[in-house]
Amino acid sequence: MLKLYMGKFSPYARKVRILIAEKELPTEEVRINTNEDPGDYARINPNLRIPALQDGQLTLFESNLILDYLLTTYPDNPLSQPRPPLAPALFRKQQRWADMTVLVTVETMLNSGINVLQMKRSGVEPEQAPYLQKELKRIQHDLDWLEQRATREGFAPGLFSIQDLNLMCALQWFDFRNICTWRGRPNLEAVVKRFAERPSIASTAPKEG
Ligand SMILES: N[C@@H](CCC(=O)N[C@@H](CS)C(=O)NCC(=O)O)C(=O)O
Repeated sequence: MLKLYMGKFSPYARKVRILIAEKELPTEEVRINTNEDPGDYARINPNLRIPALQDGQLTLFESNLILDYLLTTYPDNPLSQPRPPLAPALFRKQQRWADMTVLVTVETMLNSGINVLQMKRSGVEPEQAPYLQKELKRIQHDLDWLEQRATREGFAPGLFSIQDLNLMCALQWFDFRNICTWRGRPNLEAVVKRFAERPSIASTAPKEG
């Protein structure tokens, strides 16, 4: 059985939880509080971050690497999977570099949001730190760039792509943590609307309580 080290509200762990739900893979979830002393968790992920995944003797960390691993190792999807079908890989063969560039851009944007939240928790508001203002500006530029590359059906029409999955986690987490506004971009709004009710997305959406 897979073992996933995660946090209830972590958007990175959520990416993996979504894929696990899509593929209905039996998984033990272990909650890690990254604000506490990592203890033995440092031996699992020296980066002291969640998520990490163990599959037998193999230990992996970094959310998109874990997604790549799961797609590669468990290619089958349940017959009852919703439409559009889950993408079989991180990128489409003919659009490899464009798809990967979208993926790293969503990742960078989420990293900026996480920095803003972590610094707020350390008592530093964006108004006090020029670098955090830059992080917020970076998010807006990334959003504009992504809006130009998205379609109303997502980044790979006909599929629920890993880019769509990443975007859902980032934008719904921005809302949940009140990090920034992203609306007013018709393609991104349409993508969120399109996938919000997908069971793997709805069942993992961050909410208090
Ligand atoms: N690049 C990593 C980022 C993971 C990450 O930053 N996770 C957060 C939780 S949402 C974390 O563990 N933060 C603790 C810390 O940075 O000390 C990934 O994609 O897995």
